[in-house]
Amino acid sequence: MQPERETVRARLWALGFDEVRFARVDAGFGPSLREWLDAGYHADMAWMERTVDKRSDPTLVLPGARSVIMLGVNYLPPAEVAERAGKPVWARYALHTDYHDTIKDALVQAGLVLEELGGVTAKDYRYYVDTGPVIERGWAAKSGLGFIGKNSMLISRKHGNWLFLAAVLTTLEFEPDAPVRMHAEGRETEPGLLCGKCSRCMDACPTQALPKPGVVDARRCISYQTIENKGIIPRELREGIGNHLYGCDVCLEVCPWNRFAQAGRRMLLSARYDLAELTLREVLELTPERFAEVFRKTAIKRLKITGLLRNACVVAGNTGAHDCLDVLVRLAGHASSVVRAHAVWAVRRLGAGEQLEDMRAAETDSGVLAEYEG
Ligand code: B12
Ligand code: SF4
Ligand code: SF4
Repeated sequence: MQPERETVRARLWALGFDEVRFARVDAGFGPSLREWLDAGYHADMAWMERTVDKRSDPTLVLPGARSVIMLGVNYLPPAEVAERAGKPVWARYALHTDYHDTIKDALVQAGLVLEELGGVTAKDYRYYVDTGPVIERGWAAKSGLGFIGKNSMLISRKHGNWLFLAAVLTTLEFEPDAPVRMHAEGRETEPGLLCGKCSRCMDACPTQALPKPGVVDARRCISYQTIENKGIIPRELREGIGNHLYGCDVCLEVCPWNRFAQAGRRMLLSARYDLAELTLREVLELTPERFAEVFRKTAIKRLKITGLLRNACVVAGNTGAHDCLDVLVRLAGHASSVVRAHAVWAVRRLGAGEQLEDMRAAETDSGVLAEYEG
């Protein structure tokens, strides 16, 4: 049985999603994804390369897929949470319990709605939030949830840049929603068409990670370097990272399309705004036990303590955190070579390299001394 589109929309909205839009599964985004991969812009995210066929064609993910239901969740925290002078900066999305889990719980319910109203079974739909082989922004643009900006974000006229996306592929056929009206028909996934002459995001990116409108070079992107990269952060990018401890929102926050956005009000996400209160010293002093306790159920726990300490060392070096010098010197002897390398960099950047002299002999054999030099 074919459920009525507006009934499904209302039922999914009632689960807590801020946006519920429908698109027909047709041509994918193969060529632009291929171009991106061929340019090496995916850095070491080899899983992007491995899943290119599925990402380009949703019927390889769900045989017989006819429609995709695109869901949006507004995660914008209240303004005072973003304005935290003197504290390290977290990407806004991270200031919640892990959205993969909270949104997934709602997606399970969404599947049950399709079963109830559409008479289908679990083999007739698949849902994903972030981690599935689906080009979520492309389908969101097709569904009219928003348009793609020069920063490559899916931008909603109502929520600006601040939406998580989730996708439900289904064999059910729904009448598609209209895409946002563009200057020309059929160009709804082309980046930057509604940006006009604006290029604020490209100009503001601290590490010049936007080489062309709508294209991110992950190798240069702070979000990639502080979240996905688990090893050494290239030295030439560290200064540009500034005080970004985890992720980066710069190309989102400068966008004028945020002017109508309001803090998320629905209850799908649980706020962890307390994280924004942590001082740099508190982060640098984290023990494995304290890390597990503070970041329980957040997306940050996947970075592990070594990744967070590494980032904190970079922030300390960039922000002249002389009051943290004693902790940095201690971290220069940390068990992880990644933490050691960035701690030494930070100590040197603070002009206190002589405090490391005692450690040099011990480090000679570690294989990371080369990283310290220069
Ligand atoms: C890999 C990845 C990253 C990588 C690469 C980012 C990128 N721009 O590709 C890194 C780690 C850098 C990253 C960073 C961030 N990410 Co991310 N990421 C993803 C992931 C898993 C895949 C994206 C992907 O396929 N990239 C490859 C490029 C080619 O695809 P794309 O930009 O999405 O797709 C476009 C092109 O194909 C383009 N296109 C179509 N036709 C044409 C034609 C031409 C000529 C060109 C040039 C392009 C083009 O349109 C497609 C749709 O946008 C998605 C989840 C998912 N499954 O989709 C989340 C996702 C895109 N990320 C998300 C978020 C929130 C972020 C961050 C804001 C996190 C942060 N604060 O630190 C930053 C933002 C950086 C940025 N400006 O994009 C959200 C975005 C939500 C939204 N409203 O857009 C997503 C959708 C996750 C989610 N479920 O909510 N991310
Ligand atoms: S997330 Fe930050 S580093 Fe990445 S493209 Fe946007 S502004 Fe540049
Ligand atoms: S900042 Fe300007 S160019 Fe960038 S996405 Fe927003 S409107 Fe487009």
